[in-house]
Amino acid sequence: MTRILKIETTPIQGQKPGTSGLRKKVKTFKEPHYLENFVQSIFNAVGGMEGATLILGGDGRYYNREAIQIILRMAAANGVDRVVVGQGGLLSTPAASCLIRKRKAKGGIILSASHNPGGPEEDFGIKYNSDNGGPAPETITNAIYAESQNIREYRVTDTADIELSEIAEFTIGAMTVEIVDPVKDYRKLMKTLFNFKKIKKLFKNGFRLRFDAMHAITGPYAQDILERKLGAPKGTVINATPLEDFGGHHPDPNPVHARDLFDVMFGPDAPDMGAASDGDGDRNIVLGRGIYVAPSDSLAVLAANAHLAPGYENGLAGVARSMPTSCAVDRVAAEVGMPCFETPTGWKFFGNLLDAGKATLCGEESAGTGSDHVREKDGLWAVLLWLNILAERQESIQEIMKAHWRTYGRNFYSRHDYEAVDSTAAGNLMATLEAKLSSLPGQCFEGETIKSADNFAYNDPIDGSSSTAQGIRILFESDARVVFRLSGTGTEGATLRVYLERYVSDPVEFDTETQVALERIITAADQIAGIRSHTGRSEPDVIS
Ligand code: VG1
Ligand code: CO
Repeated sequence: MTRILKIETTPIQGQKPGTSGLRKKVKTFKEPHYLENFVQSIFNAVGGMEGATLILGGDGRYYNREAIQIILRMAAANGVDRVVVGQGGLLSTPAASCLIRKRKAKGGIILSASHNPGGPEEDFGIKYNSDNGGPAPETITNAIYAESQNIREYRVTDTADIELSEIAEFTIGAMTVEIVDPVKDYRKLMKTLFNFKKIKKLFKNGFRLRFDAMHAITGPYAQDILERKLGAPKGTVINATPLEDFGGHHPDPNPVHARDLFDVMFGPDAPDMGAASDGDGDRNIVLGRGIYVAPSDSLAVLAANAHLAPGYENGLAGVARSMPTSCAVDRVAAEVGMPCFETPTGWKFFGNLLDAGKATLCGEESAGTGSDHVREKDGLWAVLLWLNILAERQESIQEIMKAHWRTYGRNFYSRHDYEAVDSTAAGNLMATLEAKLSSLPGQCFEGETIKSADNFAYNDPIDGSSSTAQGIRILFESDARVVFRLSGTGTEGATLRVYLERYVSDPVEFDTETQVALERIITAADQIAGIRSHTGRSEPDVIS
């Protein structure tokens, strides 16, 4: 007989979801009641789970399995009817989104701290997605936080752990636990969007891809789809086994953490294409032989060419990008005559536009692109769309990029991250900058005159909600731009992100190295915000 235990608890400070869920050190999540308080707060915030279907899975990082067992017991005690769990407790973020939609679930819980490192000393995370498959909007994340500040009790059954390793069905009290193949439904969806035959032929004709799964969740998905279904040679997917600590690395596909891939792609005998994804499989980077495709450029190229893939052959309704993402995609939208929306950072802000059919493709500078096929960014999807485009155009990635810049001009773009900065110092930098925003227009730095300066606020055109203080943006008369934001995903001190952009239309400049092309803007950014003096740093930790 299953017993439901009502455990008394008290609110725990700091359970406020950030840009993408709640992320803390594993040690924090393991503290008594920590995970339970937050999960019960989710259930309370969404009006209870009685009779609901819930999707559950994670990126396989340390503490994934334990957390799943706890959440299963809590789900049963909260009246959930059915939980669909990825085999081994694994589900990539886009696959979880796909399942929520397919199963018409009330929502999903995704266990991941995405690109943050994993292991006993590192990070864990938990995120709730709504019935549209997308990250819960701010109304819900705010309600979860409010619940966490008032919680007095959570519910859990007294049952044993469930076996997660086999595809099977179990029960906990009245609740069914269904263990499913984490890849199957996702693969089916990809088949409806892309021309698998053409991509297969591409590989058959000798096209060489190197996909670095970074010992994270995408490994099983990429091996299944790229190697087994599309015929890419065995070994195309490297670091394919998900590991609890990602092999000791950050599963963040950027030039620092995916260094090996960059070395191969810029080295002798490089393959035709390089790609990598992150911890939970929603990010992607793409490289060609001797060229890195900046994620903002990737979004623009995909927007300009998506119609070459069957899933998008009727064109796009519109596109959307986060505010700090470069304006390259805006130029494509203007040319095609489709709307281009600018949202705050974080995928949750795209959900309404996608649901309303206003945008088909969305993207962020942080290596995230996706479409209305799910409600998350999707790393492998982006790689497949690139492959479909390459199969149709029969040109190299270099050639495609150069042709794109010739048509639209080039938005040189880079993000400088200053990590684990003292939180007070970072706060002071932002406050000082904010205080002088109104005096900045007209001032000149490094030959660049400031046209406007503000802290970005967003009014959602669909539900009318508003979100303020989403990043300070400085626009120059030349259309160059600097944006300053503090990260909402870090777990140590503050991370200052400085986003730099400069538009160039003269083809003579297209081959300039990005940091060189942005030199004046980089210097101007420091003069305007006093990055060095506030943070005490002379160099960013990560340049992407
Ligand atoms: C970062 C990125 C943002 C992304 C978020 C979640 O947020 O900048 O674009 O949506 O991570 O991505 P922040 O607040 O640290 O800048 V993922 O792949 O880590 O879920
Ligand atoms: Co991610």
